[in-house]
Parts: sequence; structure tokens; C-alpha cells
Amino acid sequence: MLSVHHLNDSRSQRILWLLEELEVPYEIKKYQREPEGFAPKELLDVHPLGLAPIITDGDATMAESGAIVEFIIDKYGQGRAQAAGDGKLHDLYFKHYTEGSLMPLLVNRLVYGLVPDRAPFLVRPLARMLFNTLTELTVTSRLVAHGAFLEAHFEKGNKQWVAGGDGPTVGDYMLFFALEFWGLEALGPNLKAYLQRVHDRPAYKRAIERGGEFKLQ
Ligand SMILES: N[C@@H](CCC(=O)N[C@@H](CS)C(=O)NCC(=O)O)C(=O)O
Repeated sequence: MLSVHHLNDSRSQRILWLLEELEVPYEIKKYQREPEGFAPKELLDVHPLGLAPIITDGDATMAESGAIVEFIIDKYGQGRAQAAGDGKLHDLYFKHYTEGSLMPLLVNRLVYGLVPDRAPFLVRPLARMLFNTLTELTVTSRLVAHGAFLEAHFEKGNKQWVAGGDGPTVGDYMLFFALEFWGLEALGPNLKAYLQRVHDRPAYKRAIERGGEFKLQ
């Protein structure tokens, strides 16, 4: 049976939601983040990089959430979760955009916020000033641009899902996590409504029940 190595409050939520949508039988092996937020060492026994998500399915062990989402849809999708027509281009784009462009900004924002608290006490105010400046210079205005870009994407054609179809496709399984990580308060009306649409899906609710509480902020 397919196993999901699930780290709490992590990208493995993408995989649980997808498996619930496709009604694929699976088991969950749960891992808890260390107090500093890192994955526990046991994940290194499953994959050399020790980052979540990881799945095992028969002889295959696979990491990298985008690859896992595609693998599962290819193997178990039976034609579901596929974009059609013009939506294929959007789906392809958002699949790569999310981990390639949006997530790095959000991860940088997180890391730049954490570093000052870990600096020696006396230099902490200086570290905070420097990292706030770094955030301002390299993250803040770019996130504003991403927000406007994403709002406009959903506005055009009043799209419910990234590919414009009537259900989630690869790009959605990728994007929703980044929006959760970004934080609801920062999102515009189309993105707020989009996340609500995800949360309202029975499969998403089942994924939360099985995976446990999911909280990124
Ligand atoms: N690009 C990878 C990122 C994997 C990743 O960084 N996972 C995070 C959880 S969201 C993790 O395992 N963090 C724990 C750590 O850095 O020790 C993917 O999409 O799967």
C-alpha cells in the first residue's frame, strides 16, 4: 500500500488532500517537527534528504511534492485531476511557478524573520534591522507583485481553479500550500475565496482529519 511520510504542518498536506480526492487507499507514517522546526532524523532513513513529503509505493520511494503529485495522478488518477484545453498551459505554469518562484520568497521571509532571534543577544537589534532591510529589499515588494498577479489570474474568466476547470489539478495541489504559508490576511479577495473553496471540499476535510491539525501561521 502507498505510504505517506507525513511531517506535521508541511507540504505533505498536498499529498494527503490529493489522495483523498482520488480516493486512493494509503497509510500515513507521522513525523513531528523538532522544536527548532526541522524534520526529525528518522526521515533520513526514508530518503537521503530527509524532507517532507516522501512517499513509498511498492519499490518506489519518491520525494519532492510536485513529482509526487504527478506520480499519483499518473498512476491512480484514471483521467481525473487533469487540465483540459487552454487550462493545460496554466496547470503546467502553476505547477512550476509555485515551488520555483513563490515558495522561495516565502521561505526567505520565514528565514529572515527567524535569524535575528537566534543571533547572540547583544547583536540581536542590529541583526533584526539588517534582516528587516533584507526582507524589504528582496521579498516585500515582490510578494505584492505576486499577489496582484495571482488575483488577476483568478479574476480572468472568474476561475475557480488554476486551470479554469471544475476541479483541482496539479497546479492547485501545489498552489494552495503556498497560499496557506503566505497567510490568509495577506491575500486578496480572489485568493481568500480560493482557499475557502479548498477548505470546503470534503476530501480536504478528510485529509485534515487523517493528517492531524495543519497550521502554518
Ligand atoms: N521542494 C520540496 C521542499 C521539501 C521541504 O523543504 N519540505 C519541508 C516541509 S514543508 C521540510 O521537510 N522541512 C524540514 C526541514 O527543513 O528540516 C518539495 O516540494 O517537496
